[in-house]
Amino acid sequence: MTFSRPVLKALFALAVLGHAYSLHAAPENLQLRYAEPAHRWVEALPVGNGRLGAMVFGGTDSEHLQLNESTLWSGGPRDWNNPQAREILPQVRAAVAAGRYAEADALCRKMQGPYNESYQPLGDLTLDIPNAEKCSDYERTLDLDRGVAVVRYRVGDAAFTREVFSSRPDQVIVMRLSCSQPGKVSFRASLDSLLRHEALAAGPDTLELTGRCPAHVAPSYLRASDPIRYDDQPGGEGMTFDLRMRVRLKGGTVAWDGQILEVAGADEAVLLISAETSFNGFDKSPSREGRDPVSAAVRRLAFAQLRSYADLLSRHEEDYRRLFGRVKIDLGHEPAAESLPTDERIRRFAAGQADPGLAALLFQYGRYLLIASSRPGGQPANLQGLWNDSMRPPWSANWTLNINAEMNYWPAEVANLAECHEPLFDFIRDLATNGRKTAEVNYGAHGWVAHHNADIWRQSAPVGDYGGGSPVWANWPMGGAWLCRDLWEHYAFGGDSAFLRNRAWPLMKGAAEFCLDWLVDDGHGHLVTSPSFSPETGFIAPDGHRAFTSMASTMDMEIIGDLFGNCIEASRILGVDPDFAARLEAARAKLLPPRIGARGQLEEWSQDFIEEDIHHRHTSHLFGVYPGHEITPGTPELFAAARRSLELRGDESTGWALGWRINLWARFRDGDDAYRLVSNLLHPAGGMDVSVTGGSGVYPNLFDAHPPFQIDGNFAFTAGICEMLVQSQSGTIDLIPALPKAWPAGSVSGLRARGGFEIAEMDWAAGRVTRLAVRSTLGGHCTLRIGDHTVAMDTKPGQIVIWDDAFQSPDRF
Ligand code: FUC
Repeated sequence: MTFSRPVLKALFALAVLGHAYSLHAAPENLQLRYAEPAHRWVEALPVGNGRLGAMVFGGTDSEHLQLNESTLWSGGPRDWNNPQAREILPQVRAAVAAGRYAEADALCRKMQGPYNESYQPLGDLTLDIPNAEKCSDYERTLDLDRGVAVVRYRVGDAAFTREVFSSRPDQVIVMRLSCSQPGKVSFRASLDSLLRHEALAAGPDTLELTGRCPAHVAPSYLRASDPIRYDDQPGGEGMTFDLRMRVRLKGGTVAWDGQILEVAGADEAVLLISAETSFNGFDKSPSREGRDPVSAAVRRLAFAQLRSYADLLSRHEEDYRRLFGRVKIDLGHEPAAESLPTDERIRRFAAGQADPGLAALLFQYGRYLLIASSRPGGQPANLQGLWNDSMRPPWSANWTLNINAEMNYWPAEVANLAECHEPLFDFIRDLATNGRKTAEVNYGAHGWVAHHNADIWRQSAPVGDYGGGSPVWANWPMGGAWLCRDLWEHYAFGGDSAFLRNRAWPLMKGAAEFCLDWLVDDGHGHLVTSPSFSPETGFIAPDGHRAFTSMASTMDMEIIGDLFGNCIEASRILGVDPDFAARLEAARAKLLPPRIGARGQLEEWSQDFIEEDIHHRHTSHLFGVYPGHEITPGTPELFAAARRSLELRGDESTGWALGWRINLWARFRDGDDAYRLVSNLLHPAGGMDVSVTGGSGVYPNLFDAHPPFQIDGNFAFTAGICEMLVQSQSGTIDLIPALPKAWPAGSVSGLRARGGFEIAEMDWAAGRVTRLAVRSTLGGHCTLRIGDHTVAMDTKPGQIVIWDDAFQSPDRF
């Protein structure tokens, strides 16, 4: 129903400008907590400042910090474009048009370029701690409220405490070791690295490790005879880096012994860790045109050294809390569970015991991880965010664009971390620079293109080493078009028209230009893509053989329709390029529309092919439901067909795929289905072996398992919870659209909605909203919807509109 005028008046009576509102929610339990040190990497706790990361193991006889720096990659810029692709393209199109799909697959391989490079692990700090006696009262925590990892234990009467954080303002990792009794802090510290390096004590209180990356590291999935290659020629390729640690003591002594610093009898020790690389931009050789990492690392350390520990900590906490503190959530509490260690909570929840606080913790953990791995001016969160201990990490820990990199940023706007979205925008800008050349050289097309795999050098061409990659992922050319949706969403949520004009529009327009050139007429009046893929799954061709390459996959059409729609809107808002917008309008009207197949499902390809794997992890054809919004309750037949497709895909999959399914079920407005997927995701993960069929879940440290660890599942989970509580894709702010029975009462504050709105406060009980405050940052028209009720109003910038618990009782009015 729509509220009548008097009702609206009553609502406005409660509207207060700048009203001070309060939260009723119980305090959040924001700690990951463990009763034992980490034995495995996925038990260690991550800290990060967007650039410098550490996995903290928290041992009592030894401490281990596995360290990362986000720009440390193998290789350097090179030419990956393939002029032959331009000649092959018409042949592929002819094969597809004639239904010779296997031949089209084979031809696509000839359009490929070299494989990507790999994200490299920086090094390890080890402290050997003399500990003759037995420890007791051990506990380690990751405090999401402060962004600090803490280890505590007792040895006899002495209480030891260790705190670790990665400071963005001071660009160092800081660790303090202290004790309740004087003179008890002693350890031997050393640095090491898997990369070629030299380690030395660079003074009485400093360790230094300098090293170099390989010129090439082959992706983990390749069985190569020589997968890690260093270039020892003078001026050869390979990024250099400098890692250094300085120790500062209260009391006690420090001495050096070769590559080891020995601290004895201190009251307290503060360790400052600084690291820099020679990375100097995506288009510069890190060896021949690199920055000097040594002077940069020395400088950072010297500045940090001037500050007291208390100062470093408070500057870190202030910076971190400014972002993290924006969103609070309460999905209900189970006190018996919340006092348990996190790994036990995961097992208990998987065994069917209620623990709504665990889902809330995982939600906030996703926000924590984005803050820790993606900050303005830096690299976007890669497949593992920032944390990696291997020279050949799974899938190179790169940016894969047919779902994973975009998924990393699903929570950025709605979960109120728009600043953390920034690195992705810079990534898109650089990728577009390279992608313009690829579009021209490989396809003779205007605009810019990106394919499935990208690395720090912003590789824009298909990978596969000239034939080795399956086209179903290597040749997929929609990376640029999909990424542009992030630019648009940033505008849609925040309304920054300077951003839209200066940064987003040129990139969106370039991606659309490529798509215009890429589309071909199918001979029946429709525009289609060819070659085309539904990532990363095949179909059974009419000849009975499995194939991948065809025309106009549903996802292609949805991505292009979404991009064109956003461009048309942007052109209208900015008052620019009306002729171009008209071309897009005309083309959009001719895009092959989505179709319903014989099983009532949304077809995944332009024909009703049988899927090679109906349960495949990718739900690409449902892009139009989420993250897009072409298919909504306003298109009821397609909406029902898309739902059917999701049912057919089933509930078992990789971590990120379960995360996507949560978001999809939320868009289908089905809270209990979404919750079933929440539960599927939140169970103990199996091992660390790569699998695309089983073993997903979460590790003890709540990292999501593909398996192995892949961070996109964490981010999709956070986005999914948002989607269950607030949606705004259709111009209306839809409140608790997909609330499950498991969370009958709760509250949330700080989630954002498109149009510049923020849910300043929302409480619900018995599945109904009982209290609501919406802040309008931009002013403008606001339509709210709860269940069948809608209410519309005009707002002023800065206005907070509040409703009390009568919102849902028409009786009252
Ligand atoms: C895509 C997915 C895989 C994995 C990889 C990093 O290729 O299909 O499942 O997530 O990216």
